[in-house]
Amino acid sequence: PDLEALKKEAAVRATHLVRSGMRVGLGTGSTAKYAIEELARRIQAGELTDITGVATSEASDTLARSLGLRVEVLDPRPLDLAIDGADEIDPQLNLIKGLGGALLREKLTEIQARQLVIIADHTKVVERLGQKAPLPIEIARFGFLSTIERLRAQLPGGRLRQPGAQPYVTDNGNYIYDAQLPETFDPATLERQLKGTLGVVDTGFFLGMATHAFVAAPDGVRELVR
Ligand code: DER
Repeated sequence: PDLEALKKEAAVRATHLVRSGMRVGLGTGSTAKYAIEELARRIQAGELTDITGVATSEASDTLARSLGLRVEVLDPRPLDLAIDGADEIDPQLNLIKGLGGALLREKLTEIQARQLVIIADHTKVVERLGQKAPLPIEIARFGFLSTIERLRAQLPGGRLRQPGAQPYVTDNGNYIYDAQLPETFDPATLERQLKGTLGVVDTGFFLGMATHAFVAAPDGVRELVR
């Protein structure tokens, strides 16, 4: 099966963890899109009732509402379950996320989820974070050139680049820059250093947050539990 079929299969498996009455975090990206569509299908089929969604991006908010889902803004109440994609998944279910530019609202939402269920195809699985993806970093727009200089001083080799011809502007009006990670580093230490850098809003490290992952590979969907 092709990659899209595998992503959809993982999304369908994750959506079957949703029970009626749940408050569900709705992820962002091409894999999470399949989960939002499957959730809407289950509601329309009468398999689920009384579902409230909390979207992690304007794009997911628009998609969910267009499919008839009830979507509310994030408030301090916990979420029963959040379903989202990832750019990298390590053996401890630590993640790199954010290549879709939604990392801040995703982290703000998913930190409140009792269960964070990651859905991905097998190309996202790594032995060590940084092997396949850069680390997206959301930085404040004001004074961003200064912030970039501060970040370059933090990062070995100072490898920081904007994703495209110009910086990506997030739903929050901030910029996203991608950091090439060094060969070896400690994610928790690097996360603390980056978060402590003036002008950095947040990073794509999602450490110790995911509880579950459905990884679709050509030979089937693997379920990983932290
Ligand atoms: O930007 C994000 O955090 C997305 O969830 C990303 O990590 C995964 O997007 P994809 O499912 O389209 O690969």
